[in-house]
Amino acid sequence: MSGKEVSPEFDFTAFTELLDDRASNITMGVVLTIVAVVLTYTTVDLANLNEEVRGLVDGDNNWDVSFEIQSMTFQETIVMVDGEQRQLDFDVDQSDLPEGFRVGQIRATVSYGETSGLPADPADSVAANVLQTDMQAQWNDNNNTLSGSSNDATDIELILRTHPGFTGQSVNATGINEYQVLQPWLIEGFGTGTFSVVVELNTQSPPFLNDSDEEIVVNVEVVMFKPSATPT
Ligand SMILES: [Ca+2]
Repeated sequence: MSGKEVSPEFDFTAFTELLDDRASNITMGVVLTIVAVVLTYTTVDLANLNEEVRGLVDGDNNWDVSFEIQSMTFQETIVMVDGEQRQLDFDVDQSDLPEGFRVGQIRATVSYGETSGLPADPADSVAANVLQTDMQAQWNDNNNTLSGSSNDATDIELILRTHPGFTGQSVNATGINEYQVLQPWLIEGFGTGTFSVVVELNTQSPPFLNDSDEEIVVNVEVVMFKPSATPT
C-alpha cells in the first residue's frame, strides 16, 4: 500500500466537492449569517428583557404622588383658673373621613390674650401638650411638636404626624403601576381615635392686683388627604 492511496473509508471527495462548489459555499455562508443574526437578535432581546425586568425589580418606573387635601376642624373655648390643668379630647371617627381620604396629620393651635381688664396686667403663661393616646400615629416622628408654651400670648402650635411620611407635599415614588405606588398611602387606621391636648394655665398678675383666670381657645385641624399618582 502506497501512501498516495486513500481508503474508501476516508473518501473526502464528496466533502471536497462540497467545499469546491461555489453555490454551496454561498448557501453555507448565508445560513451561517442567518444563524449569527438570530443569535445576536436573541442576545439583544434577552439583554433588553433583562433590563426591563431589572427596571421593574428596582422600581425604575417613576411616579409623582400628589394629595388632595381636606380639613376637619374642632374648636373649644374654655376658661381656666390659675394653676389649673385641663385635658381636652377630640374624637376622630373613621366614618368622619370622606371616601378615599386618610388622616395625614393633626394640628392644634392654642390661643389666648389678656382679658382681665386690670391695668398693666402682663400676659399669662400657658403650656400645652399633646397627650399620647392609643391613636395610631407617628408618635416618635422628628417632625412632631407635641409640647409648647407661651408667656406673651402668642399662639402655641402643636403638630402630630399620623400617616407615615405625610407632609402635605407631593412626593416621588417608584413602582410597577399606580396600584402599587399608592399602597403606602392607603393604609387605614392612622389618625382615628382620640386626640388629646392638655392645657395648663399660670396667671401673671399686675402689682397689688389678682388676675385669677383666662380664656383659652383650642383649635384642632385634622388634615386629610386623598392620594393620586401620575407617571413622570
Ligand atoms: Ca395676666
